Amino acid sequence: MALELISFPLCPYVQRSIITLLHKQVGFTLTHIDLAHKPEWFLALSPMGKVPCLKIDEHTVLFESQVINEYLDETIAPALHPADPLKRAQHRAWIAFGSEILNDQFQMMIAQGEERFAASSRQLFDKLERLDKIMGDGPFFANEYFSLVDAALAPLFMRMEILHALRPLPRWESLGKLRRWTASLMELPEVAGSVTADFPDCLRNYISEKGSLFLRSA
Ligand SMILES: N[C@@H](CCC(=O)N[C@@H](CS)C(=O)NCC(=O)O)C(=O)O
Repeated sequence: MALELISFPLCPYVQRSIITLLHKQVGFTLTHIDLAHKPEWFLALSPMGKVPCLKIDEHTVLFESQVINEYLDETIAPALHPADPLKRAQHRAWIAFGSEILNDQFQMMIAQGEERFAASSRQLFDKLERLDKIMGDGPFFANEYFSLVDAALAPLFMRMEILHALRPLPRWESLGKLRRWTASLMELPEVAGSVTADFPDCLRNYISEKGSLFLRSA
């Protein structure tokens, strides 16, 4: 049975696994569900009711994007985690940090009031600045090679560029190393091909439907 990834088209965590699957050139099917109306079969499969879920066979399912990516990495070449245990642990730590940043980004996108918007933007950019400081010469996180950190953070950076186009974000503009890293990632076919061509419009519509301050005060 081919691998099946259960998805919601706008989910950055699903996108992490799509990028990894595309990078490793593994055949898989993508099944989209509506998170507002989760199907019964999905609720039976997914212990936390969240995407991504990777169906390995009729009876076996993995959940949690990082766990899915590590499983793919351990079973399908090329390895995208460093061989050295300490370096691997550091990569895992920055991926966890990336998940925190994704949460801040989401909170900023959907914030309805000034206070929530200001707080989530501050948290988002404080963390991005921290990441910018530790970033090396690139083009990728581990410099010359593409790693699971890149797969985990590319969805965040893709959204930053879309958000910046919708509403100028001066603090993003100032993060030179992250923006160069972003440009390197966006050129990769596995990153560009991890979303549909209308993804920027879909994201904009999603934010607009939420009635969030991000677009109202742009
Ligand atoms: N920690 C999870 C986060 C996954 C997650 O939050 N997915 C969201 C969509 S982006 C979801 O399925 N939400 C459904 C819900 O909360 O009801 C991972 O890395 O896979």
